[in-house]
This record gives sequence, C-alpha cells and structure tokens, in this order.
Amino acid sequence: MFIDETIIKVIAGRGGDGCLAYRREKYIQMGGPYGGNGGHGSSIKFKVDTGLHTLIDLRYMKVVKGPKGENGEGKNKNGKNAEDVIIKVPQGTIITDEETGMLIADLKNKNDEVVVAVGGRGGRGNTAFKTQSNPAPNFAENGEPGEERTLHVELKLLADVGLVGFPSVGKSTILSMVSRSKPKIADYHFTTLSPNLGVCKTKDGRTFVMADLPGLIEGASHGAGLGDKFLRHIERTRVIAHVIDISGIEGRNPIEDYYTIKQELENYNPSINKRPEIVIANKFENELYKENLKKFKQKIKVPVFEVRAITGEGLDKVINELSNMLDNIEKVELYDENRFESHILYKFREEKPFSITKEDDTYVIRGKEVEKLFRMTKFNTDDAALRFANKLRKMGIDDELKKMGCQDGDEVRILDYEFEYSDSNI
Ligand SMILES: Nc1nc2c(ncn2[C@@H]2O[C@H](COP(=O)(O)OP(=O)(O)OP(=O)(O)O)[C@@H](O)[C@H]2O)c(=O)[nH]1
Ligand SMILES: [Mg+2]
Repeated sequence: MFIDETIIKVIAGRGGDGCLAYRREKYIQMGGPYGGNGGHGSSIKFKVDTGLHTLIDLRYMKVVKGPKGENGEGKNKNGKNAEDVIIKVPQGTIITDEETGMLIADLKNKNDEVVVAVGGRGGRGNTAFKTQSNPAPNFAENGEPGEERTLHVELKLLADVGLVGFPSVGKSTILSMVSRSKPKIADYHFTTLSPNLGVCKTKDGRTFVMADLPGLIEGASHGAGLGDKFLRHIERTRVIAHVIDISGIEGRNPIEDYYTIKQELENYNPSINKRPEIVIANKFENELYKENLKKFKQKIKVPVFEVRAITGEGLDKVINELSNMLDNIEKVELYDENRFESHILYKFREEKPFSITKEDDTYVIRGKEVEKLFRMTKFNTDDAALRFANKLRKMGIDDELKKMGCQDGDEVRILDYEFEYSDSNI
C-alpha cells in the first residue's frame, strides 16, 4: 500500500534532573553546594532523505519519544545532553500541527531539516542557585519536560509535469516510453496505485521530471475511485498533461473525458486549472480516429498532440514541447499558500499564563507555565517548596486566588498536587 499521509505523535526528551549535593571533604568545612546540572533532553527532528519515496516507515511509528538528558551528579558533574532523534522523510514532505492545522515545515529541498519538538532544558543543580545572599541553596530543579506534539505528515511529489487522465488511457505507457521508469502497465483500470516518477530528456539534452499519476474518475474530488488522495500530488506539478484516449474504444467520449477531469481538478483546487496545459491524444493509430481528433481540436483550444504510446510515435514532439513550456515558466511555490492562511492566526493567539477554576471546594490552577514549574520542582526540601510558592506569587496567582475568595485552609490543586492555601506562604 502506498502511504502518503500519516499522523504521528512526537514527545521530545525531558531534561536531566539537577543534583542536590554538598561538598564534604576532610579538612574542608562547609564546602558549599556541589550539585551539577542535568543534560538537555533529546529534540525530535525531521530530515529529508532523498533515497525515500513514501512515508511507509512512519506508519510503524505511532509515537516517537526522545530520551531524557542525563541527571546532574555530585562534584558539580553536569549530565550529558541526549542526542537528537532524527526521523527521515522523503523530499516534498509537509508537516502540520494536527491540533491547530498550522504549517510547521515544508521540506522541499534536499538538505532540509526541521526540529518539530524541542527537548527539555536540564534542571539546575544547587550549585547554580548559589548567590551571595544564599551561599548554600538547599534545592535543585527537575529537568524540563520535552515538547509534545501531534503531527500530520503528508507527502506531495515534486514533479515538473503531471500526467492526468481516466484509468487505462495510457499514462504509464507514456512514462515508460519517455523515461527509464518502469511502471506497471495493464488493460484493467487503476493499475497504477501510487505515483511513478521518471526523468525525461529532450534530444538537445534538457531534462525534467514527469509524474504518472493514478487514474481519476468523476467524483474523485469527493473521494471516488482512488479519490482525492492522489489529487494532492497534482498540486505539485507545474504543467498539466491531460492524457486522453482519442480512440474512444472503451466507449467513452474524449471531449467529455477532458471536461470531466477539468471539473475534478477545479473542485479540488482551482489554481491547478490556471497552470499551463497540453493534451496528449493517445491511441491514435487508425484512420477512424481522425474524425475524433478533428472534433476534439475544434472544441478544445489547448495544444493537442496525437501519439501512439505503445510504439512511441509522436512522443518526441510532446517532450520537446513540454520542455519549452517549462523553460518559460518560473519555478513557483507549488503548494497553495491560501490553504494555510486561515490558520496563521494561531501563531499570535495569546495564551493566558494560567487559569483558575473552582471545582467543588477546590481551586484548580491550570496553565503551561505553572504546570512546567510544578514538574520542575523537587518537593523534597522546604526550600524547594518555598521557592515554588514565591514563583506562584510572582505570576499573580496569589492575587487571583484572593480575588476569587480563597481563604486560609482552602484546598488548591495543580495537576495532582493538592495543598492548603495560606496567605503567608503562597
Ligand atoms: N491500442 C493502444 N493501446 C495502448 C496504447 N497505449 C497504451 N495502451 C494500452 O492501454 C492499456 C492501459 O495502459 P496503461 O499505460 O496501463 O494506462 P494508465 O493510464 O496508466 O492506466 P491506470 O494506471 O489504470 O490509470 C494497456 O493495455 C496498454 O497496453 C496505444 O497507443 N494504443
Ligand atoms: Mg497506470
């Protein structure tokens, strides 16, 4: 099966924990703090590998988790950073955030790579907190949790020319004659299930990439046949070559075929129909088809080239013409920018630093920052708890609780940690 779209969850590694230690050596009294910092957690990266052509490997990776950074140790020994996890994908992979729909990366070029989830910072050891006023801090930090994201990963092929048309009109046969690609060819419909790419060369040595795409039928834009899964590949071609069976031997009308395909393209993404196009009238091998060709040319005002794909007759001309067309159009951004426009706002969405709700008799505090602070606090010493309380106050949580009527002795909860509110220590 050809996979060109998948969902994957990535969880970057947590930072290593900071260490709480003191220097204790003979003859050195009050040696001071001696705990090292934790190492950085592993980040998760996507990287282009030109040897890959499908996203099939990703299907087996539902969740990718990065390792944790090493914990800090005594004698001020810092933990090692964890190595990044690299997920290899084919060129032309697009990554969006599944929750917001926001575009994260469009890996168009050979050497593209992108960090999709940043590893957590290592927690600081107690040495790092040493100040003049507190020369022997009695607390250390836990490592920061790594970023978590659910990603929608899709692959769009990058090709110069896309062969589109009904099933069995001869698209794969054409590609096999004009390039070294060897796609499967057969007389039944939907022989081609995934796109094939081939490099074409003109007599004067110019080259371009041609894609043989799976057959389209009426309703494809709504999922009929192989559906819109493959229409997405067409979005990434610069010139459209409509392949038409001009013989009509399968009982179809070539003119209607052309209009049906145009309509499907229009329904899927109207910008495709604005691209330069030609018609390849295939299976032109009999005097009887001359009439069909004449009618077609009268009706459809697009350059039409009659060919006979099984023998290769007429294909040189087609390749030459396609190459000339490509010389005259600029390389453009091939995906439709507008598709993402409505999501860009998410980037600027202001997130409240915290929220407090009263659930039963408990005040529940939520928010990324507060939860992160909570996870990074080691509640094993009074000093650590005090530092946590001070930070909450600085964030304005204290004031907000008071405003809501919270009084001494009331229950307050952050994640699964419950404590009693006290005006003096929070
Ligand atoms: N008579 C005749 N048959 C042809 C010609 N070109 C291709 N065919 C035949 O048409 C049939 C379908 O060809 P394919 O190249 O597999 O067609 P396709 O458009 O790739 O079809 P799908 O992959 O199913 O969409 C095969 O049996 C070919 O041998 C031609 O010029 N003349
Ligand atoms: Mg085919």
